[in-house]
Amino acid sequence: MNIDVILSAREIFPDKVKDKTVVVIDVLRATSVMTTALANGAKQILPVLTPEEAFDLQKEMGKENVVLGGERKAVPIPGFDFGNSPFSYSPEIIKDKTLIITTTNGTRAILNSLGAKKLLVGAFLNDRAIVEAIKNDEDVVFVASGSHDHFTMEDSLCAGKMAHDLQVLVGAQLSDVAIAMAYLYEQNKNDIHAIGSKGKHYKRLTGLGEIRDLEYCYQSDILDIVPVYKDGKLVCL
Ligand code: 3SL
Repeated sequence: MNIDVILSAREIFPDKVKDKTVVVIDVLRATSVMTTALANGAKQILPVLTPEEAFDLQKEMGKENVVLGGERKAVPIPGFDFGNSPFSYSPEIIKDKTLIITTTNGTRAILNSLGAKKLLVGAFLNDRAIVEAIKNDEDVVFVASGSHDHFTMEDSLCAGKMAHDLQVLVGAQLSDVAIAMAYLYEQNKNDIHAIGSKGKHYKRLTGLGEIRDLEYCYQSDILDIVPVYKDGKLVCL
């Protein structure tokens, strides 16, 4: 297995993902939300680029059994049902429903990766399930979505953790950037939340009072769910 890491949504060039297994990571908070929604029984998730696309799709599908979620500038979008907190997608709200979601970075990173052979969504919450699901694949790329086209601590730490775990598990060969991210993780593995909390996006969410989301999203391996993108939808593998 060969592993590479892409460090922001802007750096997802078609040749970097073509015919590879791609895992898109946006720990804070898009891919944590998606993984949670599927774990809580969502039927499917439709990631879209803009709020307008989300409203159009909702019109097409009808309002019944459809939930609109997402954020801009980390706050809920006017007219949407929910924002981008994983706690909004409890079983009572999301079971058997379709979630249409648009976020600033995470949904863009997914839609920029459509040339992948296999496209998965990961976070700390399901890191072990992802590693198990891809351990026999040949070429793996972790997309650390970042924030506003910049590197973020949380996504890079999560990519580094999975790269590290695959190196230990199956002797994966890491690219230079994957070695750097695995090293970042390894040096901080006893308290990844502490190093992650120095990040800009973490501080922004702290300023907005989203402490419960931050605590939740930094938990490793609590959901045995592998979201896979197929025919425009994320479903459980
Ligand atoms: O950018 C994104 O995709 C979001 O996850 C950002 S936020 O954490 O909801 O602000």
